[in-house]
Amino acid sequence: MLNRFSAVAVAALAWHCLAFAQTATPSHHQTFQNQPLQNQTLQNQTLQNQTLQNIYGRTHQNLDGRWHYIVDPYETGYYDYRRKPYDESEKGTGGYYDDRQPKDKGDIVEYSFDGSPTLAIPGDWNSQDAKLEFYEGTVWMRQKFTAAPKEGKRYFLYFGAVNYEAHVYLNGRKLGSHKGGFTPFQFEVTGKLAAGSNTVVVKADNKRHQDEIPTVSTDWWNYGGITRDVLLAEVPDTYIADYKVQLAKGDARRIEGYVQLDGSRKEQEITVAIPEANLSARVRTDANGRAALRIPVGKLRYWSPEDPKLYGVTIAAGSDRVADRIGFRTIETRGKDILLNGRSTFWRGVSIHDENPLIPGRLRGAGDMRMLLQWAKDMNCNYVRLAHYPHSEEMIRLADEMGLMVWAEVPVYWTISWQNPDTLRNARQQLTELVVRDKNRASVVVWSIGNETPVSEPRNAFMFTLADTVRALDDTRLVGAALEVHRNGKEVTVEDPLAEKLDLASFNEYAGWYWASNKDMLDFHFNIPYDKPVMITEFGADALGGFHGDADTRWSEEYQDQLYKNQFRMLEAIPGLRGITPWVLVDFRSPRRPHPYFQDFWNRKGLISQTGKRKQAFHTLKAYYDKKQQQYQQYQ
Ligand code: GCB
Repeated sequence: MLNRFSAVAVAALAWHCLAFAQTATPSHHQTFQNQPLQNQTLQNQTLQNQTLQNIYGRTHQNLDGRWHYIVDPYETGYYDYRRKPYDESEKGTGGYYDDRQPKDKGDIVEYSFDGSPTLAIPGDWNSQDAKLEFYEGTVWMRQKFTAAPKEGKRYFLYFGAVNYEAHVYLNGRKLGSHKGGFTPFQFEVTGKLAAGSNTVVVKADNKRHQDEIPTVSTDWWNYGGITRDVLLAEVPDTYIADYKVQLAKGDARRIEGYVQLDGSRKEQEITVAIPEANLSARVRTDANGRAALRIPVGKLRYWSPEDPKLYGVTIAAGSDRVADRIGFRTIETRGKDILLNGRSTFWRGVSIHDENPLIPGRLRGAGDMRMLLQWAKDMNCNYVRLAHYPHSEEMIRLADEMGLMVWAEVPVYWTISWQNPDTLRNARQQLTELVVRDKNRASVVVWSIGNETPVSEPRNAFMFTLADTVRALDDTRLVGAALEVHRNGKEVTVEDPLAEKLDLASFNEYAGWYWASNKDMLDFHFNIPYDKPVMITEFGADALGGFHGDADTRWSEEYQDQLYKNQFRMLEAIPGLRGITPWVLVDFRSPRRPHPYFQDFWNRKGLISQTGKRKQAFHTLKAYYDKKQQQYQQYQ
């Protein structure tokens, strides 16, 4: 697989040159000894940023809409001319976050939010301003809003996602910063909100760096900006900060979880109720505001793709009350089987990026998301791989509702700086933020800790730590990663110590595309040396929608279609095959894909084209899934 992308190296270079402020930055790169990170380092890492559980279920004000923006390739609004951040100076002022107006006609102010154009938020900037299509750097965004803070209430400013590094200011004061483009974060603003007009300014910077997560090299568009909702949440003085209400690991008869309060009255009687299941439990939180839940359950309708039943769950603590809709199901492996609610399943999946081909840029709302998930359902999927980073909370909630199991992933992709403890901390932090947010969603059945990471001692140590981290956070889901294959002659195998730490033998393989072709791929066979369910996390072929040729003509729909047929023959011979997520539901934009005719900066491995048309292989995959569904119904 090593030379897969060499043909596009030139384009990658062009991409660097087009980007404004990218290449010369020394970055935070340091040299580390050629050794895996030690356990000692890991134990001392503190992770932060607990966001409110179920933000959409809380009283909130939405701050989306049109935000004024200033493009700042040299970060003039952040650093003074000696390259010191204004927000670290004694006065803390001087940056664009001051949102200054000239005091009089003699005053100089070299920026103006009021005079600047606006972006629709949530929304990336690359798709909203032609000048910014390839931009990687800093953009400042400002929104004004009116607040009426009440005595005895607490307020949180919540961001669904900002790519990549965000610095946030409220009324000219810094609230803090966050790294990671796909997970939520919040700042408490109690006592900082003005009664009346308020100004929030966000500096977002999407420059890529070797030591970040993801690193410099990916195969997706690096959309910058505030790509998900911005909300101002209001809660009582003592409030339900977090909770987990899920079936215990492998036990369909018991709900296990916790409720976590924050505030001045941490010790309280709380109630957890699921009226439709006749369940109600009263527990007392301890001095830390925590109560463990262990609630025996009687008859329940278990969540499954065939019956995505969600129950109304309410949690009440003093004056706070939060309502959620939660599904209950178990997920386990036994030998090569995956058991959903105790029954063997086959995962009829497809991989999906967080991008709408019909509207440029990232997905913006429930309409976009429902469209993509419905396309997967039209193909008779019961499962989706939400690659290669956390998708939005709304997407996961829709999957809950529509009956699609989810593989959820963090952007630990390709050539991460395995020996840098800060990079590891960052990866663990993003993984934690994902699990914190989505742990109550029945649809999520796999936490994936990465994609195609090349085996080495330092990488193994890093990935083992992520596997341990995620299991410590949540033991009720399977842990996966998209591994790579190796070829010995005509045998295709997986030789990766990380496989031992995972619940699935899950891997990407590009038989027929990056190695072998339709003509000779059937000469190969798989030998997967693990007694675990085999999950093919990717295979695929590029086809330009509407381009036709024979099954040996690259880029044609016929080539892609034949490759899918050949894949099914190869894969069916693997004992323990329990699911596939071909790459990918729909064509998506990527700077790595410059061929002027066939690609035009799109990855064409979609089963659906850039214009929303189904390619031939869509129907072939659907036919395969119809067959698989029948086969597995026999077990039920
Ligand atoms: C892969 C990557 C995916 C790429 C895909 C491709 O192995 O995991 O992100 O987009 O191959 O099209 O090459």
